[in-house]
Amino acid sequence: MFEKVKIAIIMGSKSDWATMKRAADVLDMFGVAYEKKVVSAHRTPDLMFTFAESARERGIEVIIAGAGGAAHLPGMVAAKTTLPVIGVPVKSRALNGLDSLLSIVQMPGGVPVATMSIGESGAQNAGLYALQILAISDSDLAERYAKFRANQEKAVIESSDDLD
Ligand code: RP5
Repeated sequence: MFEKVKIAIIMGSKSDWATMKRAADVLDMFGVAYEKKVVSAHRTPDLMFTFAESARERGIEVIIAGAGGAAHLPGMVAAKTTLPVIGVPVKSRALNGLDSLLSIVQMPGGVPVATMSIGESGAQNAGLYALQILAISDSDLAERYAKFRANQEKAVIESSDDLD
């Protein structure tokens, strides 16, 4: 039986995938299914609206949206759905992602986007944050997530042994 897809990873351009793949890698590591799609707020606005309006009825529970520059995708998707939207500011060529960060984080009151940090760490954390949301109602996932954090902690503590 196929696992129900509850997480969507969308991005403004194929060029964002190198960053957004870090979110997908996290979900792959946990064996959690997701869909991935290029949806641009500016280049494909109708597709963006259709995606956002249909996401809940298609069974999606969390949306991870990455974009760079004038990064309106996470905010506009959040405007058209009541699902939680996690925004990832992709590092832009011109301004190193500060433009992406400010475009995503400065939402008006009433339409929240959970904004991660710029770039790959932000994408990784978006994957982890999506898992934490799903784990609220999935005890097996919650247990596996807790183990991941414990292993991470152990690895960091042990890394002191490798210092010259
Ligand atoms: C944004 O413009 C995308 O999210 C991307 O980060 C940026 C540049 O897009 P490309 O010109 O590489 O397609 O919409």
